[in-house]
Amino acid sequence: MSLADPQRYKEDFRQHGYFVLPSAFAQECIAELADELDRVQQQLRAQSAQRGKILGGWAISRLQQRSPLFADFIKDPVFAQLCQLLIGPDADLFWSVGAIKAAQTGKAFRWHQDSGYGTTEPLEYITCWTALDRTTRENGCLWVIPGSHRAGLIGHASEKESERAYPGVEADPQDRERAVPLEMAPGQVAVLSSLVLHKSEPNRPAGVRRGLVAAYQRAGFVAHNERGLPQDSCPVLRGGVVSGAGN
Ligand SMILES: O=C(O)CCC(=O)C(=O)O
Repeated sequence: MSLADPQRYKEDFRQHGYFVLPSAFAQECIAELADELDRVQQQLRAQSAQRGKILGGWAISRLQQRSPLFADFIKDPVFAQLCQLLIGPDADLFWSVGAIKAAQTGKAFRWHQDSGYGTTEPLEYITCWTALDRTTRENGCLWVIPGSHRAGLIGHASEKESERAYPGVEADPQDRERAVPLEMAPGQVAVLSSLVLHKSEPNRPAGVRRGLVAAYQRAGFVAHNERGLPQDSCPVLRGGVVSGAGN
């Protein structure tokens, strides 16, 4: 797929700090990715049960190291085009996560900026959230505060897991009444600035809500963060050309 109107997306990103692509992946491709995420989750659950722990499994990190399918996914032409448009001809994967919200869990993902997990140089990067299931207000779709990226980095408190929310960081937006839900069909991709405030609510209905999240940064970036570690990163674009498979 090629981006229909790249300059409009670039302008939306600049103004609002996010945009949503209409449909970036074919349904067969999404079904294959969803099956693969389930397989990896089951594998991790089994390993974790052997060690006497039960894995919640809501965030499976380093996707590209867990399966050749995910290694290809994070370098898909859609992401290469988004990197070229919003970062430039030299870009790296910063971190990736399979975001699984199990059915009928009461947990939310608090308001945060992805840069709130730790700063980078350059500060702003992009996070691409690909829907594997239809996302709705009921099952915990993303919510964003348009334009909130323009305030720059705001303070975050470190939060432990609670009855209400997953562990992580929390910001306190002044303008939360402006928040909009990003309800998406499987295959749609939300592209977020690492500075735009976003959250997700609990998944109430009887069906899992899965997404694949891949964050990209300018090649040679420096990270001071708890989220992406150096080993999570890999080259994606060099001189506008996709880096070889397995890099
Ligand atoms: O998948 C979700 O519900 C939230 C994910 C998110 O906000 C993130 O990865 O930064």
